[in-house]
Amino acid sequence: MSSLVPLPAHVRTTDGSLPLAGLSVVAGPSDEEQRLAAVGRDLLGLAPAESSEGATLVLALDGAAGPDGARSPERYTLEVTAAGAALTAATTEGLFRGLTTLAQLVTADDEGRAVLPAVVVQDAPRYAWRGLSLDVARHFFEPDVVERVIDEMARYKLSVLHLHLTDDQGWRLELPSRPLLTEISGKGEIGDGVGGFYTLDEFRRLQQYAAERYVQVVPEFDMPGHTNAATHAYGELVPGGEPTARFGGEEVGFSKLSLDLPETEPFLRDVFGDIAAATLGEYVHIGGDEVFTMGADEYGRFVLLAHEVVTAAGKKVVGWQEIAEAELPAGTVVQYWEVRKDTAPLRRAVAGGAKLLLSPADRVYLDMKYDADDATGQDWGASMPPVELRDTYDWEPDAAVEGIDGDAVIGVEAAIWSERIPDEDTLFMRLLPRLAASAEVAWTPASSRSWEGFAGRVARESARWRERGLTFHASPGVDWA
Ligand code: TNX
Repeated sequence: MSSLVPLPAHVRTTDGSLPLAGLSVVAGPSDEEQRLAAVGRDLLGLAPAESSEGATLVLALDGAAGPDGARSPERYTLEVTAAGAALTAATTEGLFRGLTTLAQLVTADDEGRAVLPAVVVQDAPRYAWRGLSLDVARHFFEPDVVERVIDEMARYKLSVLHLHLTDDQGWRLELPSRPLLTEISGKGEIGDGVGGFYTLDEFRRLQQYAAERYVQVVPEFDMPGHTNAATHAYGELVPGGEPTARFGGEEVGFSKLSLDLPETEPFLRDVFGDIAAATLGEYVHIGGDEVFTMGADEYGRFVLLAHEVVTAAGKKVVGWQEIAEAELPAGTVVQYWEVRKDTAPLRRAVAGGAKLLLSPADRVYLDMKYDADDATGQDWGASMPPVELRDTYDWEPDAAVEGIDGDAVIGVEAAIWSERIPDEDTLFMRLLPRLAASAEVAWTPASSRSWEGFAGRVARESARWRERGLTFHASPGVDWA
C-alpha cells in the first residue's frame, strides 16, 4: 500500500490498480481547471498531450461530500479503480490537494510498471492554516531556494508561507516608499555572507509561484523590536537621529522603534502601506516579539498603532504571542511560540475574540537541535530540550495552551529561524523530515494519527528527497533504508 503524508481523513484500498501508461487527464473548461489538468499530468509523469483512447483521470468541481460532513473548501474525494480515476472537489483548491495525494499514490506493480493502486480517499484538513515561517533576514535565501521550499510545502499540503522579512541583521524586501531599507540594510547578514533582498517584482513572482500551489504568503515586518536594519537605514527612527551600526550577531531584544518620535508613525504607514499593496493574501504579520527594552505601556500602544495601520491598508493582522499583552481587537491572530512563558495573556486575548496560531517552540521550531550532539542546531540552553522528529509529531494542538478552547485555534505553523542556517543544504537538513510531521499534525484528524504509522509512511519520502537532491536528517525511529 502506498504511503501518504499527511494521512488523509479516510483511505480505503480496494483490489487492482490503474496503469499510468496511456492515462489521460480531463477537466472542466475554466483556465484554472485546465491548468490543474496540466499540473496533474506533470505530477504523475504523464505525456503532456491527451490521448483519447485508454483510461482517464477526471477532475470535477461538484461539491464533493467531505469526510464526516466536513465543509472545508479544501475537501476532495478521490476514487481510483482499474478502469479509471475520478477526483472531485468543491473548489480548485480541493482539486489541487487531491492531485498531491495522487502524486504520492504512484507506485510500481509486480512487473515494474507505474500504477495507481485502487483506492477511495475522502479527505479534508483539520486546520485551514497549515504554515511554515521562514526567516530570510538572519540569512537571506534567493527566490529559487524559497521556491524549492514551497514545492515541499505543497507536497505536504501546507497552505501558508510566512516570510520573516526583516530583523536586526537585514531588511529583505524592496519598498518604493523607503528605498534605503534595502539599499543600505539589504546587504549583509549573520557572519560574512553578502545578504540580499527581494525586489517587489521577485516578491510578486514568489507569491504567484506559491499561489499556483495553493500556498498563501504572509509577509512579516517585525516591530517594534528586531528593528536594527530599519534604524541602520533611517537614523530619524532613533532618538538623536544617528543611524545605528550594522548588526551581524545573534543577540535579540536590544533594538526598538520609539512610538513617540515624529518619524515613527509615518514610517509605519509607509512600510505597511507598501506591503499591503504588494501582498496577494489577506494577512500581514506585524511581529511584536522579544522587545526587551520598551515599557509595557509604549509596547501596547505600538501594537495597537501597527494593528490600525495594517487594518486601514486592508489586511488582517497576525503577530507573535507577545501582542496578547495589548488590548487586541477581535479577530487578531496571535501566534503562540514561547512555551516557557505564562499563557494567561493568551487566554485573555482569546476570551476577547483573538484567534490562536500554534507554533510551540518545543514542537515545531525546526531550527532547534535534533539531539544533544547536534552541533549546529539552535540551542536555547537548559530551558529547551532538543526537538527530534517524534517531538514535532507527538502533540495535540487542542491541549497546547492550557485553558483554551480548541475552537480558537486556527492552525499550526512550523518556524525556522536562520541564525545558524547559512545555506540551502542546512536549511533542508533542518526542515526534513520535521516539516512533514508538522504538516500531518495540521492536516490529519487526531484520531487517525499515530507515531508508528507516521514513522512507517515518512520513511518512503526520503527516496524522493534524495532524487530531488534535498538533504534531510535521518531521525531515529524511522527505517530510512
Ligand atoms: C526567538 S521565536 C525569536 C527569534 C529567534 C529564535 C531563535 C521568536 C518569535 N523570536 O528572533 O530567531 O528565538 O530560535
